[in-house]
Amino acid sequence: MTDSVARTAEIAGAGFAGLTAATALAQRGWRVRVHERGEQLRAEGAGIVLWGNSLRVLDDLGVTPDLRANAMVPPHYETRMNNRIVSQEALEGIRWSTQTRPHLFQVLLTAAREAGVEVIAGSTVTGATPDGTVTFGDGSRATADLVIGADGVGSAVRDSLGIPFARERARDGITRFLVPRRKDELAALEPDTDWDNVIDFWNDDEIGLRVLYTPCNDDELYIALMAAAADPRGSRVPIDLDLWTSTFPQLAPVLKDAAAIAGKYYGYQTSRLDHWTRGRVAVIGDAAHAMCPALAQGAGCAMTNAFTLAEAVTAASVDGLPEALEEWERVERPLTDRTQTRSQWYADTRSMREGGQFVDDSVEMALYDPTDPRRHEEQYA
Ligand code: 5PR
Repeated sequence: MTDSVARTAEIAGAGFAGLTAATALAQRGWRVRVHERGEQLRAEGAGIVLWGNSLRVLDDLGVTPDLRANAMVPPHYETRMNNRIVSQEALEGIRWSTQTRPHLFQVLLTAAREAGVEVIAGSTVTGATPDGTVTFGDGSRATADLVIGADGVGSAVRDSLGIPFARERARDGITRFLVPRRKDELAALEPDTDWDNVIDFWNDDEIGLRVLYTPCNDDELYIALMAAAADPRGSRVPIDLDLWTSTFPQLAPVLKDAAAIAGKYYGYQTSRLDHWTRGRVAVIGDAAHAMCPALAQGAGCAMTNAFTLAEAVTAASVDGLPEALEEWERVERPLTDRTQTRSQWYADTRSMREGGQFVDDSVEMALYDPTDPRRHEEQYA
């Protein structure tokens, strides 16, 4: 980019996708504003697993030391069926990290601000047009060289552009909590267990409940409680403590903490858009490709695509930006499509309970390096 006047970007949504795109653009000389409709800047949700693809993006943004300060790399991903260990995967050769969503959010927000991004809370984007105009809830407008809709699964930017999409709901859903680790109490209940592992507790005795146990640091534990949407007891919030504790007795202390939180049950869904861009507008993250969480790549794909978009538009001319966006979608989208399809397959079949699943196709996205300029040569061709 050689223009003497900074190019401008208006971004709807201060989530992981929007903040990643904003930071990458600002670090490349763009003048960037991010609009968050919430009055508070904060992350929704509990914990998150990040894989090599998004960790490489964070490396490039320069935030890896900040992220690591409050994250961990568990020794194994352990899978259990009816409390028998099915597999313990060391995930050798696969970079990963567990952390809370609030921590990742703060890291990205800090990076965005340090790069000069203006993040505006309480600013609702109601739509955009292909020429780069955004409209706001108060009726005002702005124009920019680039507009990004990173405004989530219910994206106003996507809908205002009239981009057709298909949505598929899966049978399962999940309630997610951040609770204290309670290491001593858990160790007392099950001394032989390595409670630093991620432990994927499956059960097929009755209705197929599952608890995904993910330590995020010394103090905080992410637990995700999965049940079918059609199961009224399993999907109830606040959680049915008797049901969950009788199925997973060794988790009693942390389930008790979860039961004290209101909680929200999220049904899994996949959405696929006809196209991710129109003119000077692109949609990223859940606005573009909501996916089942089985492969833990929803935010990972979002950050990957946010980063590659920033690079693609920076390399383009201002006039050539719409074509550059189309080309970006053409080269980057197929891997996200495959990741969505696989994640939905795992959700539909529940076959992660067979263990040993982090191999071959299921880790294609985890091993992808969006910061490698040669990534579309030979091996990914
Ligand atoms: N992995 C992670 C996760 O949070 C979920 C799943 C897998 C890290 C649920 O949110 O299979 O649903 C899953």
